[in-house]
Amino acid sequence: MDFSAKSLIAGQYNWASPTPSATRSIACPMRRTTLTQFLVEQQRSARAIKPELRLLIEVVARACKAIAVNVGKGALAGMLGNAGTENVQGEAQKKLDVISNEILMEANEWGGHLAGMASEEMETFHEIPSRYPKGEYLLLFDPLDGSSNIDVNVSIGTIFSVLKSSDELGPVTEKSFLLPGTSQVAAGYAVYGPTTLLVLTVGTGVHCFTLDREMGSWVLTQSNMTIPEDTKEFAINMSNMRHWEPPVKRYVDELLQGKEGPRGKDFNMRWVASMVADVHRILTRGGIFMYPRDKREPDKPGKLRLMYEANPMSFIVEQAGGAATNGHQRILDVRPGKLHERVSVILGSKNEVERVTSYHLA
Ligand code: AHM
Ligand code: MG
Repeated sequence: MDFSAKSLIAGQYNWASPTPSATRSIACPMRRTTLTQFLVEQQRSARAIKPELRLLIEVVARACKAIAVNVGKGALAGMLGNAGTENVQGEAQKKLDVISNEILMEANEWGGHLAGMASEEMETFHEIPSRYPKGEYLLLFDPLDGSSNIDVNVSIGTIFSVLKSSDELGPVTEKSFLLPGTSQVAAGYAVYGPTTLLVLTVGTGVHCFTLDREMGSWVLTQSNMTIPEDTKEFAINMSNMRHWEPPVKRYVDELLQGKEGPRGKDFNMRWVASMVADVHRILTRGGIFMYPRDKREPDKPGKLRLMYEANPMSFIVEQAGGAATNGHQRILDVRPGKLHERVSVILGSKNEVERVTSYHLA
């Protein structure tokens, strides 16, 4: 195989295949499973999803492509920096937060599959206007997760969750959205990083698609992602240590003692500060992610939002064989009291999540 710069620049190296004979079969775009083919398969053979849900996921995936294009333009199109507005959480919105929210709203409003939408960036939910047909699903999203990384060119992403509305085509209210994570029928995230990825679950495992930028299609590149039960890697913002509650302090303190401590092994730490990137690493090679409740703002039980971040990520992590709790109970069982509810999050490799949770219950 020719790895020379000349060959790479001329585009002669086939990245998909290590051998010339395999090149012919794997490089053929028709042999690759696209997101559309995957979803049709889930609908027809696995009977995991209805046609309306398939179409809804396709629209979300298309919106993520549009967001990826805007993220990729960066300073060239004046995409960086603050929008000059604040969201309902009192956080300064970036221009790309606002643009990504608009893209998702516009793409999903008219398709006829939704009853309503809710976003981390909007104060209240959005009911589908009466000029469009109404469907049975509710879409919730964090349009651009990891906002603090936008201007520094670090991976960011979109997180989404789909619930089946229990209101029989009646008016949508905030209460319509307040369902536990176990009611999700689909969840996923896109990562805008060195490659653009879409990770999806419809309750039949977790599958990863890579955006083929030339073809404009999502191509299945990893099926049935699995999180190892054990790990030597943890992710937490250590600068908040003095604010943590004793169970998390105890757990992290034991990890930091390494081989000489009670765990008898050294642990490594990673913190991207984009949940999508941290969770994607955990899906790829294991690990534990924590954004615990802390004492900074007593009325906020954690930084991350239940409906837009914790629930979809917990559904994905559980589908990959991992675990997700708030320290006291499974996140997917938490009954939301309000749309923008916050929650403490501990997720990833099962044995580690169970250990931290047991420290909370001790
Ligand atoms: P955002 O949705 O406003 O971007 O906030 C959520 C992000 C997560 O992606 C990440 O895990 C966390 O905030 C990082 O927080 P911190 O900057 O406190 O480390
Ligand atoms: Mg977020």
